[in-house]
Amino acid sequence: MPLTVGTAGHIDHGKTWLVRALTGKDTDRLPEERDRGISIDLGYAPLDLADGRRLSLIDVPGHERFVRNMVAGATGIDLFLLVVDAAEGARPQTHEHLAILDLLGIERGVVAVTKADAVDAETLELALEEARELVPETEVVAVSAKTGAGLDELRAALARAADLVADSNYLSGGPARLYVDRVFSLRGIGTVVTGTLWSGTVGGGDILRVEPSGRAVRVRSVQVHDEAIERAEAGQRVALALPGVERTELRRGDALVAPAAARAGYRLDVSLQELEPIPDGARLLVHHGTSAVPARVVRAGDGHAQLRLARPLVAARGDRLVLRGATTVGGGIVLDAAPARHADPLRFELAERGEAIVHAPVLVDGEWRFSDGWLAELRAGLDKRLAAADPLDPGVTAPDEPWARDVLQLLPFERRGSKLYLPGAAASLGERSAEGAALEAELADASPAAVKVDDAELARFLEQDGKLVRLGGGYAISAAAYGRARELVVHECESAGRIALARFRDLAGCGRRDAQLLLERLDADGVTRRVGDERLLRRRVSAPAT
Ligand SMILES: Nc1nc2c(ncn2[C@@H]2O[C@H](COP(=O)(O)OP(=O)(O)OP(=O)(O)O)[C@@H](O)[C@H]2O)c(=O)[nH]1
Ligand SMILES: [Mg+2]
Repeated sequence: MPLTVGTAGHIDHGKTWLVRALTGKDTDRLPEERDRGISIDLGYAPLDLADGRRLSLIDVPGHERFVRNMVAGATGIDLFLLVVDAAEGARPQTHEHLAILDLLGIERGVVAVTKADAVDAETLELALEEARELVPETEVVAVSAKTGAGLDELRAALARAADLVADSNYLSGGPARLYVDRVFSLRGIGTVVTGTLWSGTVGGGDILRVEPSGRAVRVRSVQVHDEAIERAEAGQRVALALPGVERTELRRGDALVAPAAARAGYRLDVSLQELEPIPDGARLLVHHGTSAVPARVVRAGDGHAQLRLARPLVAARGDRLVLRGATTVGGGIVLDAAPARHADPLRFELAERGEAIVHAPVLVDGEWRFSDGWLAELRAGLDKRLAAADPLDPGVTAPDEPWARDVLQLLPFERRGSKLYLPGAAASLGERSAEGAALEAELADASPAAVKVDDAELARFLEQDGKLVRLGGGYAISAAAYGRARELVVHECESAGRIALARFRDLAGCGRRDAQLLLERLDADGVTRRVGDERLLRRRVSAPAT
């Protein structure tokens, strides 16, 4: 599971220098950032850990005017790196960033008390102590970007924090959903967007829809950490090449979603987390994904609200968001991303308990609605059955519920007729082809005698493959020997009218048991029928056998 670390901390406290010391990359690349010596926009760098793991690092600005960019960066991270200046200690944006991380549910991380080179031992100890109190249950490391002191300890602490992150933050099963954080053009490639994939997977050739504009785009290629990959998975930071799209047609805050995903909506029902009281009718900025949208808060009973958005957003139940006025005043967890306009408190209570929430598909305005969890369950169930499917025909019957057509195209299975297969799956003996070849050789050797086959599944496969014919009692005979036996029987019956067991045994040159089993199989195949001790041809095959 690839993890993303986001910095946090007050302006000038040393985030960007620390990122540069850790990764070798200066993320302050805008001319204005260089001139003013502050970060304005998000910066990105890969961070290699001692154990070979690679984390994605996002550097955020500390200036209070750019908290909006900080939140856009922080919505896609798994771990925080809170940076505190050893001389200054915690300052306003140290606290605000911490509150934002908390509202976004980002619990794990490391605190770096930096610029340790610039203070005496006693000041450093006080700063470390303050940091431990500020962020309990989190490792605090003293570092200096200037001298490099403490950097190895910091990397080790980040590795330990990464170990603690549950990898269930993102849902691989849902429809693809990515929030754009950068758009740029590369010569020879065209427009490229980057962002964190919140759910689903994305691969070259996929068609996605830009929300809220509704424009369809085709993904030419996918990169993770500057390396081309076939499919990116939920939780990864990805770069998508989008040929034929103008740079200006996309911007930070846009969402790229699977074609069948719900459209962006103007309302969100949320469960509120208030840092300070949020009155009914309050006008705030809703930070969700990489966008910030003005909204009016319509309170609906205790702890709930409907957010009426000035611009539509793509969201899903369970998403976290941050509410800001002049500063961060609270946040919310999405209960319903496509609610009715009526903010009925009872509906919120039901939604909170999950009762009124759509789980299995329901048709709303011509579109199937269902929960990500439901889709994940469906996929897991099909995956499990496919894993157990007969290698001879490694498919499973596709669900044929009314939603099947729309829903199944969200899943990476191949449909052939009424069945689903893993892409490219073909009937095979797989690792057992050597066993199959050995059995065929054994049957050819034994011909015209039958052979007892212990592996019924192998026998069934080879029979369907036309290599052998199964007889009773676990015996099998080569397909060629069965064909000859059949010809003998048909020929004899046509000339003599009937055939007895002893006569057949003599003609076929096999033992009595095999002769008996062969005749029974011919009966079962409708070639002959038994009358007393003899066989007669069934009328419908009395014409020359084919
Ligand atoms: N002595 C010393 N100075 C440092 C160290 N790290 C950063 N500084 C100083 O602090 C200034 C600000 O550092 P940055 O890394 O740009 O701070 P920032 O947290 O990224 O600032 P914003 O992104 O604007 O919030 C630098 O220009 C350096 O002068 C350090 O380890 N030791
Ligand atoms: Mg900076």
